[in-house]
Amino acid sequence: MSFYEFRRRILEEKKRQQKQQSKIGEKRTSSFSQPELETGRTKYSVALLGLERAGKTSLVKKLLKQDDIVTRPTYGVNIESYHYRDLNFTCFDLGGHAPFRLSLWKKFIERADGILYLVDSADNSKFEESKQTFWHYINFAKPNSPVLFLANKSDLPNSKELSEINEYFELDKFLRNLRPFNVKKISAKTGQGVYEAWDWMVEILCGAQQWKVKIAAAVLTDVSGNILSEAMFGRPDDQAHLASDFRKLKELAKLFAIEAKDSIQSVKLESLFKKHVSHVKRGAYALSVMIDPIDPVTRAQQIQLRILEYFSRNATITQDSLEEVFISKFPLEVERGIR
Ligand SMILES: Nc1nc2c(ncn2[C@@H]2O[C@H](COP(=O)(O)OP(=O)(O)OP(=O)(O)O)[C@@H](O)[C@H]2O)c(=O)[nH]1
Ligand SMILES: [Mg+2]
Repeated sequence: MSFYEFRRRILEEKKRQQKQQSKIGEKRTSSFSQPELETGRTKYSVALLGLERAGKTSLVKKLLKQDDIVTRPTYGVNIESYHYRDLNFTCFDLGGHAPFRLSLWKKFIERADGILYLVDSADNSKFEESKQTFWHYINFAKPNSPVLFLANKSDLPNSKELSEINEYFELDKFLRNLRPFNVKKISAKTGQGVYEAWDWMVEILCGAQQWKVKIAAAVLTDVSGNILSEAMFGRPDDQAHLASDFRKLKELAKLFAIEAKDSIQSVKLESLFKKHVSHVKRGAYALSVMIDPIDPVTRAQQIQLRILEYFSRNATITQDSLEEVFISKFPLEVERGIR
């Protein structure tokens, strides 16, 4: 069964249970917030931004598999529908020339559920203008909407590396910004990285919005059970109450890491008084998180796997690494109020 099918079935089951509960006048008594489900939503809009010739229209054409068409500068806006998996996306492919930025962009950015910002990574003469444009217009995006920054034209030999783009555009500022953010290298011409990037947007729009999990605390260990990083995300007034659960979480995390030492990947779920603990081990690290029992464990595990993959690529791990990565990559899915 695919992930999407599985999710649809769970949502249907939840809907059915909710209907039944309201019929018999029952009220849920859990003291924890329920995941905010936008059941059945299948339509989303995304705005494609970037200076003229960044490759916005080429990207849309690539997604629509119409990439044999030679693009012309977009005059105003092209509105395209893109059907992907069982979802419909309206793409606002905006003209990047200055008059269109001034007259049109704000209106479409405010309406979009997600933002894709493209930069021609092979033309650094436009970097400064692009940077100013990006930081100016991003302020109009809906709160919490995902932003995907795309370094396009990566097929060209003089295209800049992601690290240089990150530094030039000061994208690390997003680490503390409460919205999902990612930066990826793509080529709208060859298609390299395009679907991986698009999948991230889809996962954030659909996964996070339809099926959120609220992570209260997390512990990262190595395979010998040494704690490398830890984070508690609960609201300040809940944190005292969470402290004993947190101590227990750390013990369970260590035990799990040792237990799963010899497996490449291992997953386990256990109960912890009013919370659940989801453990995932992959490669050299294990990550244990505390969630509400009513929250979707599969979503938590998916997040855990992505974070473990991230750590296996970025070797330096500090005490604060977990907090930083959760806040930058999954801000909607941690309990509010950072330690
Ligand atoms: N080599 C290479 N060329 C690209 C890539 N993406 C776009 N181009 C080329 O860049 C030029 C501009 O592409 P468009 O997609 O029209 O750019 P745009 O961002 O829509 O431009 P405006 O509509 O004027 O804002 C075209 O000649 C494309 O073929 C890419 O990934 N690699
Ligand atoms: Mg265009």
